Amino acid sequence: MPPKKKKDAEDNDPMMKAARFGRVKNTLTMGFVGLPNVGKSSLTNLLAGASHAEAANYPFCTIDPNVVQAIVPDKNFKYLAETFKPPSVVPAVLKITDIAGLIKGASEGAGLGNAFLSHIAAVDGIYQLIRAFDSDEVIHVDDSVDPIRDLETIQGELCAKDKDALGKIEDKERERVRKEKGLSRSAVPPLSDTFVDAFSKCTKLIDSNTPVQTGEFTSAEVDLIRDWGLITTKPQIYVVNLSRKNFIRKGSKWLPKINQWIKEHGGGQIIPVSVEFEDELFNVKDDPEAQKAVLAQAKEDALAAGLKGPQAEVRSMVPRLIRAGRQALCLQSFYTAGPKEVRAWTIMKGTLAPQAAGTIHTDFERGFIKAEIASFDDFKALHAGQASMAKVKENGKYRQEGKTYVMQEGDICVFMHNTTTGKKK
Ligand SMILES: Nc1nc2c(ncn2[C@@H]2O[C@H](COP(=O)(O)OP(=O)(O)OP(=O)(O)O)[C@@H](O)[C@H]2O)c(=O)[nH]1
Ligand SMILES: [Mg+2]
Repeated sequence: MPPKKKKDAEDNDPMMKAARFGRVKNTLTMGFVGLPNVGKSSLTNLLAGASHAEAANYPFCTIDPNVVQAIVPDKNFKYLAETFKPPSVVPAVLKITDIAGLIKGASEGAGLGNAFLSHIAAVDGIYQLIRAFDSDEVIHVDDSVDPIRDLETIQGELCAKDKDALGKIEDKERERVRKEKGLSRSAVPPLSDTFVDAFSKCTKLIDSNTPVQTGEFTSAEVDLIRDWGLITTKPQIYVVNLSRKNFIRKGSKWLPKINQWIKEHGGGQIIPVSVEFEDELFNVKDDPEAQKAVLAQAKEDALAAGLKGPQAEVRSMVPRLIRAGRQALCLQSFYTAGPKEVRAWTIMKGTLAPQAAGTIHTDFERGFIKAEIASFDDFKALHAGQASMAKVKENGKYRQEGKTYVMQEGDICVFMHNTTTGKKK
């Protein structure tokens, strides 16, 4: 199911560019990567909204990678569920793996070493969690809080792993060319220009501790690199774990330095969070009044710290983290909505209608005839309170789309197909 429009979209959309090396699947996974004790398990729990992963104050408490599913916050989906009021409501989820802490030397087997790097290799996108909070109670593996040193360590390990892989890739390519040209084992065979260019660009990035993902490559180079299995080709989001105080006052002496470091290493999205503050909110998740009180207190603290107007508003970063993860993986939703069920289905950007139908049932893809589609915005503007498409149809906004239709975010769909398992879904 290769997204057909990918190449055009890449030029305009930095997120599509980030996904150019990735697998094409609807079930992609984000993974938390970082030093031990930076809050990865705590944040994974928060994103999952439940205590799936054990969070404890000692390094390496996560031994096995722990996969959770975070519900994707989506107000349009909520609107559909509230309109149709069906007995079954199924939101989209983002798979997130809580990977155990990496330490210096992991690429050579230190700590729990290479096993973790293979867990990183298994995810499709990375949240790199960086500790910027001070706490006497929470041990730092390197004894002090220094996010820049930590970034160097983590990125260094990921790059070291790729450096290692690149060496093998070059050997393999030479071997392949030798065989192809019938050369002896001692001969040094010529490599293609594309290979040499792609290889030297990757090497240069890796040697400067910069993810390959951030590099500029031709599409021929991308096609080669995609098969090399480099872990720094995965889209990466930098997540900075601040103390409650610094998160609320939107400042920390580390933030400008972190920004600068990331800029000098290929750039990337940075999301500040505070596990401490998120925990506080999460502890009262079943009590709306108490939640309001936590947010009001945070606002008061922000005002006291000198912030003004909208700057003083404090909110949970959990929804943004989940949405950003999904965007990094180039995933989007379409909906099915009816009296029995409202459901959000996950597909990759650029997916065509038949493949989207196939996420519901493979028969729908095989026997695809057409899709009937209304955009969420049209539905919302036109449905006039009704839990049906009648008004949308009346207004000519209920479209028939064929096999080449590229699905759009928020499409509400009915797929028509001619297999024997029933006519509609
Ligand atoms: N004060 C403070 N403590 C935190 C914060 N985030 C996490 N912690 C604490 O730090 C300890 C380690 O947190 P975890 O979430 O288990 O850390 P981890 O990154 O998963 O660690 P490993 O699994 O060992 O790699 C726990 O006791 C957490 O409660 C934070 O923002 N502030
Ligand atoms: Mg952990």
